[in-house]
Formats: sequence, C-alpha cells, structure tokens
Amino acid sequence: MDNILIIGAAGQIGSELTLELRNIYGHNHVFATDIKDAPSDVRESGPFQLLDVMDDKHLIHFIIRNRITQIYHLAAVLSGNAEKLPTAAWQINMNSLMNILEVARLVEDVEKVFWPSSIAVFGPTTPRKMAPQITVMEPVTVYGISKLAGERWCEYYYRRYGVDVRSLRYPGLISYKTEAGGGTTDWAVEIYYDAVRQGSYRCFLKEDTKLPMMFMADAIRATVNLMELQRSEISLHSAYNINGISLSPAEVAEDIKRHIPGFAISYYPDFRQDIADSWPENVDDTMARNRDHWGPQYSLKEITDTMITELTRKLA
Ligand code: AKB
Repeated sequence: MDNILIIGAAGQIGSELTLELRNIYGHNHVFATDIKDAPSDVRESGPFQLLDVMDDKHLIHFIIRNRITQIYHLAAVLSGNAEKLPTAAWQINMNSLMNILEVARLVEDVEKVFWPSSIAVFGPTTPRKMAPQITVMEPVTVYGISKLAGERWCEYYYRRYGVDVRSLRYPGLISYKTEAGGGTTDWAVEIYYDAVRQGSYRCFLKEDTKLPMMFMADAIRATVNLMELQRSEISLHSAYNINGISLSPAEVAEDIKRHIPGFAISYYPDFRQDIADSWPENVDDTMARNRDHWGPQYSLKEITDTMITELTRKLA
C-alpha cells in the first residue's frame, strides 16, 4: 500500500494534485503538508499537517512514522520572488531538495520522489523555439539556476544511490483553484481573475511576449502518468520537457473578449520582462511523448472557457 507525502499542498499545484492523488490512492493515504494553511478541501478530505521541509529532523520522523513510500516536493520560491531575495531563494530551493533527496536515500520505504523542474532552466543562449530536451542551458535567474542545479542533483542521486526521482520541466501553469505566487508566468492566471473581478488587467509583460503555458489539468495528468510508470520505463532522472501551448498576453486578452467584450488590458513591463525574454517560447517534448504518449488536451479556447466559468462562480 502506497503512502504519499505532498510538500507544498497549499500551493497552486499541490492544492489540485493532492485531491487527484487522494482519488487514486485513497484519502487517508495522501498526507498533505505545507508551512501555511491549505484550502478547506485539502484539509478536510484527508490528513493535513503543518510541516517545514527545511526542518530535516522533523521531516525524516514524519516520513518514517507515516511509512511514506512516495514524496512530491512542490515547495519552491518562484522566479519573480527569487530575484528579490536571491540568496534566501537559493537556500530554500536547494536545501529543501537536498533534504528530500537525503531522506529518500536513507529511508528504505521511500520508493519514488517527484520534484518539479521548470522551463526556467533555459536561458538566452537556448534556442527560443522548440527548446530541445538536451541543449545549451545558461539560466540567468536564481530560480533557473536552482532548478538546473536541482536537475543535476536528482540525476546524481539516481546514478550514485539509485534514488528513483522523477521530474518535469513545467511551463507556466494556468488554474482557477489556487492563485500562483511570485512567478513570471503569473500574468496568465491574474489576467483571468482581474477580467472577472474588474474587466481589466494591468500586465507586467509586453503584449507580444510568448511563453510556454499549460492548463493545470494537463499538468496534473502529466505528473501522475510519469509517477505511475515502472522505474525501467524512465530513461531520464533529471527532468522531461513537456509542452502545452505558447501564449502571449495579447492573445489571451483577445480570447477573453469572447466572454467579456469590454475587457481592457494595459502593459507596464517590469523586471519580469527580462526573465521572460530569457525563456523559450515553447519546448520540444518528443521524449515525454514517446515515453507515455503524453499530450496536452486543453486549447486556449478551452482554457479561457473553463477559467471564466469557474472564476465567475468562485468570485461571485
Ligand atoms: C515561474 O514563472 O517562475 C514559474 C515557472 C515557469 O516555473 N511559473
């Protein structure tokens, strides 16, 4: 019987992944944790506890006591916030991952680890279109540097100690349940919230800045699929590229007008423009597609329809 630990269960990915994993593995077998309170459905549909991944002693006790077999470590300081406090972000992102890798090495029950990487591992010298799986990687943000170093550590723990760690390079994720916090791709969530709340959005990127994006349901499916594969089916223990849909603020704004004809967008690029300009427009995810027939299901129209419908209900 699998027992799953989610670290960062109150976050944008964790709050949705926890519910999906509880449906698959049983509600009492998915232990949701965070350093802050989680949404009520996460707290009430199974075990939830405050847990700080930086506290390695508490972490290892929790994992042994609850006979944890799979860990999803989703906590991180995202790209925008990391630029404000680079050394603190580096320490949090790296030390938390090292704590998880060490626990997975030491505790025999732990069979698998999921840790998210990001398109932020790429930099301005990576091809901007269809960034290959293996390519030049010179990230210029502290978040990107921590993700690239993290990928290398994951592969190191696999090769050296046999730790079965799996990862995806997530693009920007669009979701209505929990707002994103501190990333460069946050505009693609904020735009829908502000469209529903006030009919207008002040965007922190230029109108034509295209970035890789994905609807949360697709990201959850990609993650669960990856974790359900046999160990022998995983050829990469750094992180797989996964591609969704490449979107600019102007394209999303235009699509929102199907629902809110008077929607107005204005552009005031800030420091996050430089981050966005260093990332690719889309990525080549042939390796992930060949591995488990991965493919995104949500088009821009379906994303917009779902976001507007769900947020209208939520914010009513
Ligand atoms: C961010 O914008 O920092 C994240 C990411 C692309 O990893 N959403």
